Amino acid sequence: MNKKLTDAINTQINYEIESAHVYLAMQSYISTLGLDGFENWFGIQFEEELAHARKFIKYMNDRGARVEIRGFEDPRNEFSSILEVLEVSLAHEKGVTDRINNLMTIAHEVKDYAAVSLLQWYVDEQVEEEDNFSKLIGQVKLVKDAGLYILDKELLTQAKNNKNIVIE
Ligand code: OFO
Repeated sequence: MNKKLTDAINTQINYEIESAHVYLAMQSYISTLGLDGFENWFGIQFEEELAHARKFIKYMNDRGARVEIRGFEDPRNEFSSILEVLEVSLAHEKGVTDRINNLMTIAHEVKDYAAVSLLQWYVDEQVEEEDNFSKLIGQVKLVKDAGLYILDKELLTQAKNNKNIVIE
């Protein structure tokens, strides 16, 4: 594989793991609010980020490219509300989208069409991730405190129906 693309994917693998830690820290903060549905939902985000890293790692291994695991900065642990957590998450996902788009640009530059195919999955995933956070932000603003309880229970019910339970 092209070195520039290999380096860029390695950076993204580590950023996906860093993203998992960002959501794990958020989940831990949310556990202090007594919002089980949101707590569970952020646990799902943690698992999804690790799955994103694993998908890139498998691809690199399949292509015979060397994966490098690195360190990263401490995630933010303190927030003022669930709304702030969601707003920070959306900003984070927009940053991820920029990074994925940049990877796609490099893959086209070096004419690595297998990487283009892989990266298309991430492009589509980012549309979904940004949409999820945008919708939750809108819903939290709408329902305010009384409705937050109902929304929280609904998230947990959805997760149970999809068998996406992380906390019990
Ligand atoms: Fe891996 O997409 Fe969220 O950060």
